[in-house]
Amino acid sequence: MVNIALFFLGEFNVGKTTLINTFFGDTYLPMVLEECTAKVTYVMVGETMKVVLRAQQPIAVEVVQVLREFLSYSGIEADVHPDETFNNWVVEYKSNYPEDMYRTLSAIVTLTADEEFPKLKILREKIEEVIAIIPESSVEEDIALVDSPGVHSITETHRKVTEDIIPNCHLVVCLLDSQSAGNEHNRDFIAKLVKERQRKVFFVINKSDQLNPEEIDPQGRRGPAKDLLRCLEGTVQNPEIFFVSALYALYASQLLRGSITLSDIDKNEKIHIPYNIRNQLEQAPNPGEEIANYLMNRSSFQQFKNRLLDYLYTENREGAVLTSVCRFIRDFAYRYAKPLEVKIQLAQQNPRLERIRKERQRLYQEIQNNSKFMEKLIEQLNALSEGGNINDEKFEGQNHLINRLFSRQSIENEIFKLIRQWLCTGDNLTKARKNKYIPLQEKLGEILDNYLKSVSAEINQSIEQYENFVKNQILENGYNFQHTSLSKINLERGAIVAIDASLAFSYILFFTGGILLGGVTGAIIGEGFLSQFSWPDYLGIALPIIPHISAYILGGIGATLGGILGLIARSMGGDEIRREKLIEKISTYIEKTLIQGLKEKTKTELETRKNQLISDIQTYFDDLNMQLNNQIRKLAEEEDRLQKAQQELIQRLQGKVDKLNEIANHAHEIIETAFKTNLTNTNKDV
Ligand SMILES: Nc1nc2c(ncn2[C@@H]2O[C@H](COP(=O)(O)OP(=O)(O)O)[C@@H](O)[C@H]2O)c(=O)[nH]1
Ligand SMILES: [Mg+2]
Repeated sequence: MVNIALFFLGEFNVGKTTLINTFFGDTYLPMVLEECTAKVTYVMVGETMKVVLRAQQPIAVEVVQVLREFLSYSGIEADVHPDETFNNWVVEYKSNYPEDMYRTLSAIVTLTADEEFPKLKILREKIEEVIAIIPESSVEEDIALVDSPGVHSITETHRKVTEDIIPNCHLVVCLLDSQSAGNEHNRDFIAKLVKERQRKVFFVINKSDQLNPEEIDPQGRRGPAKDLLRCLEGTVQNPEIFFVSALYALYASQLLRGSITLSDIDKNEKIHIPYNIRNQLEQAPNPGEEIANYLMNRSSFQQFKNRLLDYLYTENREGAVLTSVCRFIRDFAYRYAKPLEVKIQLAQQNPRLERIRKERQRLYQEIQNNSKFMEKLIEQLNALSEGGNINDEKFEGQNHLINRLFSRQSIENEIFKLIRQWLCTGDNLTKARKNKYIPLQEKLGEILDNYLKSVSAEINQSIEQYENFVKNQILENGYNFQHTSLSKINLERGAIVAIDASLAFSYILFFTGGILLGGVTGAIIGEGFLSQFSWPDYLGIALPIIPHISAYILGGIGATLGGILGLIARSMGGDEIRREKLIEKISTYIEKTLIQGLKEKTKTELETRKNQLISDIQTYFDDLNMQLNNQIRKLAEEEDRLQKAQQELIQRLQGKVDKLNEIANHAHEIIETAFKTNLTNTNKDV
């Protein structure tokens, strides 16, 4: 397992790839003069030689087929197969020839490959990074070397480098060209690395073979190191500087293992071995080995490598193990926290809860609407009974209607006129009188019945009009108001009282009046004219002398006559008087029963009916609202239950997430501190 990562930083052509090859002892990775490694390449040790091509998305089989063809055309024996995601394809070589990997990668990662192998273009574009696995024991198994394109070369790679790779690297090896060490273009980048990221940086001035021996001074008192120190001033304290010739070291390894021969070295323009030394080495029993040793010595690669391993395994050992464990824990914790956070989010936006809340609001609104509608109805009903226009429909109003139906005018027209007519017709009156007025009672009953029937009809019609108006309103608004109409109003008269028009008293009155009048008249005449008249003389009988006798006699005669005349006078005007008397009696009776009795009764009845309807409507709406209230209560209970469950779930999940995040953060802190501690220790040592 890889615990330690080394990141090789530097502009293109400084020799990063060459240096990495040197670690593995042969030319596994392509080195070219042009800007080269377009993909980030991880190089590490493994049992067999493999190249893993990694993409963000699955790579289609047809696309990879081109690579298979390329390999077989180039005579490279390798098996190409995907992992389960098809994002990663593994090229597994049958043999461990560095040349095979070199050629494969040349076709895939170098920029010139576009022209040389145009068919591989699609595959090249899909590949994000490359892992080269090399079966060499020269590098420890837990180290990965990360080769990058020049930091300035590709913006996207730059982001990837800063965000993904650097945080996971234990050491950054910054390469500089011996010819331009003083103008380090990556100065700001390095400053960031050191200050913000707390990363340890080794500075390697490569191509030292191109320098004069006196220029090679890692202490920086002269030569390129001096320039570099000046350049890094204020950025890195006590930087560790190495002079290396990656090229010499690589050739030395290759020569030692026989990948190249002495003549290859001799032909190579980049290698300069002083003539006398070359001659001297030639004399040795094994010149190849001697020359290899010489080149390796000159390259100073071993010193660099030793210091590097020393740093990684002594100074950084614990840190490396600790950080790799912590990194594992951190990533693990974050990974497990993520789905829980998603769950929390889902729990927070429970659609069912939302639905219930909306439904509850809707029902509440419905109750409000019902109450408002009911109030409006009752208002209308009251207005209707008072009379007026509603929605272009005219309503007379009940009080008005009753007053009209029971007005003097209609009673006169509907009752008195008819009874008078009847009394004046033929011998109705006489017959009535002779039969104790029973026919008159019957007639009056009939007239009253007719009158009350028509009054009832009109009242009922009016009631129906406004009750229907209200009920229709209710139905039209979608309410299922089942209302059985109240029974019709049927006004009824009571039994007609016996009507009796006895004229006895008026006879007595006329009779006594006549007596009085006749008596007084006779007395006045007797006293005035006949005071000297002698009744005994006149009658021829002896009579005692009585004063005022004439007045007595005439008064008596007058009274008798007056009485008789009175009776005659009374009996002559009888019918007319009787009729008037009857009418008077009937009108008192009707006044009492109809006007006051029935009218008031009808009014009360209509009022009761109205109140009954209002109460029915209220009961209906109260019931309706009560049902709705029950629904609301049930929903509220459900909402409460759901909310509690939701809160509980969220709390439970949040607790877990918090713990996981705490673990992750703690692990992260340890990683960061480990790096810092290492750096501080290292700096102290230097
Ligand atoms: N003279 C000399 N040339 C070198 C040395 N290291 C690398 N080169 C050459 O520099 C060129 C670029 O090397 P490469 O490793 O591809 O650089 P990269 O772009 O940083 O990966 C190649 O031609 C190498 O042969 C060295 O130590 N001395
Ligand atoms: Mg390179």
